[in-house]
Amino acid sequence: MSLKSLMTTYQQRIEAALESWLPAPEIQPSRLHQAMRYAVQGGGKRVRPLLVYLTGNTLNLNPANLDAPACAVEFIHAFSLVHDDLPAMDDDDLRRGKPTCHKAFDEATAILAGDALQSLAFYALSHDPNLQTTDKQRLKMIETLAQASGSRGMAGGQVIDMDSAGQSLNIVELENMHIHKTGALIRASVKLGALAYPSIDDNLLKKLDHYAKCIGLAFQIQDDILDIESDTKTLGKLQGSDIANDKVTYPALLGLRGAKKMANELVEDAIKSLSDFDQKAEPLRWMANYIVTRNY
Ligand code: GRG
Repeated sequence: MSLKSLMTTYQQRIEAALESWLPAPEIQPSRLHQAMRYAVQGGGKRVRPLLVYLTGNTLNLNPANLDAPACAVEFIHAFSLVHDDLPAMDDDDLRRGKPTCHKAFDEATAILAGDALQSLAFYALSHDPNLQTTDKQRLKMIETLAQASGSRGMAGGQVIDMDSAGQSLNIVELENMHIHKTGALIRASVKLGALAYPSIDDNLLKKLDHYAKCIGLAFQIQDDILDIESDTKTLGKLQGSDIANDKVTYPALLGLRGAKKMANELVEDAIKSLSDFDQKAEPLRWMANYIVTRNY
């Protein structure tokens, strides 16, 4: 299968899988279910679920084993965006080219939709009968996602971010923030894809994890670059918000050229980490390049 048709296949697969887990909008409590669907559907590049599928594809896994972990990471991601946009956090009005969840519904509904999406993520991982794996592996997947999204992962990174507003972080502190806030879930996406393999070799897992760590950071650097170079329409969210919110960014610390150089070096490092994998890892290599060439 060509790379293009592989990506299209997985893109369609993730949309169908997400739909299959989301409660129907007419089911009570209908407003909450509508808000959950609004937060997940109609936009989003699906980078994290694609990483789950592409990692599993590299290991020749049946995609039925990857649907639940792919949906779980996207539900956690959607949850984080809904909460990140709330007035108590970034107070944003626009997300994926649409009003943010609390603007389209109301703050209380948005908070609860985020909470319910988090629960749905763990329900999908713990419950999916198509996930052909041992209970031990399934528990490892649940543990991986819980750690990546909790206080020592994404939520912890968000706290570092909020505390850093108006402060002068150095490059090490900035990296620590993003390894947690953005990187942890990207890293978990690759790990979940690998953990769906019945007996993943520790050495290969380490190499995949290094790949994921590098692209996670590169993803954030590109995000900072796009906040300067892109526009609100293309981004689907307010451009220039980092400067407006006095946030420390990679371009602010390294200059635009320096930030681009760092992102490209991370991609090279990520691709180098896949050298033990054959042609099957080509889509993961493509993904690493996409992360720093994407325009939204
Ligand atoms: C969710 C556990 C948990 C706690 C909430 C709000 C919060 C704590 C964390 C925020 C995490 C966050 C919003 C990180 C930003 C990551 C980021 C760069 C998001 C944009 O991701 P894209 O570009 O978005 O993949 P699309 O719209 O394409 O899905």
